[in-house]
Amino acid sequence: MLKIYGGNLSSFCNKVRLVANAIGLEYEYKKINFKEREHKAPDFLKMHPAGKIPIIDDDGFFVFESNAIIKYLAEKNNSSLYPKELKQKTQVDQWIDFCSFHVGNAMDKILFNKVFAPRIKVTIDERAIQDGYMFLNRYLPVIEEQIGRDGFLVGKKMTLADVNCLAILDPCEIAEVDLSAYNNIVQWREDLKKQDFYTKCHKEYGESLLRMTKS
Ligand SMILES: N[C@@H](CCC(=O)N[C@@H](CS)C(=O)NCC(=O)O)C(=O)O
Repeated sequence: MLKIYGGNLSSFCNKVRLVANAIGLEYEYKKINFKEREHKAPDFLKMHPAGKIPIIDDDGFFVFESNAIIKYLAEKNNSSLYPKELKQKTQVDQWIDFCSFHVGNAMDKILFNKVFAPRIKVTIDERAIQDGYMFLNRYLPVIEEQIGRDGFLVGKKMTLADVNCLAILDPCEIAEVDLSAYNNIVQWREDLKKQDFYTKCHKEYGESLLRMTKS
C-alpha cells in the first residue's frame, strides 16, 4: 500500500494527504517525529538525501517534494485534478508554481518566525515577518482575482492548483494573516474546507496545532 511519510503541522505534508484523499486513495500515514530526529536517521536519509518530509513510498518507488508527489499521484490515478490537455495542465502547473513560490514562501517567512522560532528558541527575524506580509499584500489580490473568474484557480472545477493553495493558506489563522479583505478566497476556502478530503486530514492538523500552542 502507498505510504506517506509526513507530519500534521506541515502544509507540504498535508497537501499530499489532501490530494490522496481527494483522489480516494488508500494509504498508510507514517508520522515522523522531529523531536526524535527520525528524519535524519540513516534509513530515512536513504529515502530523502536532505532528510525532509513529505515523502511517498509507492511499492518501493520513492518520491519527495510535495508538488512532484501530487502530480505523480494524480497522473498515475488518472485524476481530473490534473488535466491531461496540455494547455489546461500547464495552467495548473502555473498556478501551483505561483502559489508555492510566492504565496507559500511569504507564508513560510511569517509562520516560521511568528510561530515556530519562539518555540524552538531560534532568533526571530522581524524583517522576514514584514517581508512576508508585504509579499502577501502583493500576491493575495492576484489569487483573489483569479478565483473570482470561475470559482477556482483553473476553470470551474477543483484542481491540484486549488489543493496546493488551500494547504498553503491553512496556517493563516495561527500566522495572523487576515484574509477578510479577500471575499473570493474566503468563500472558496470555506467551500473546500467542508469537503471530506479536507475534514479527514484537518482534524489531526487542528489537534496538533492546539497541542503545540498549549505546550
Ligand atoms: N519543498 C518541499 C519542502 C519540504 C520541507 O521543507 N519540509 C519540512 C517540514 S514542513 C522539513 O522536512 N523540514 C526538516 C528539515 O529541513 O530538516 C516540499 O514541497 O515538499
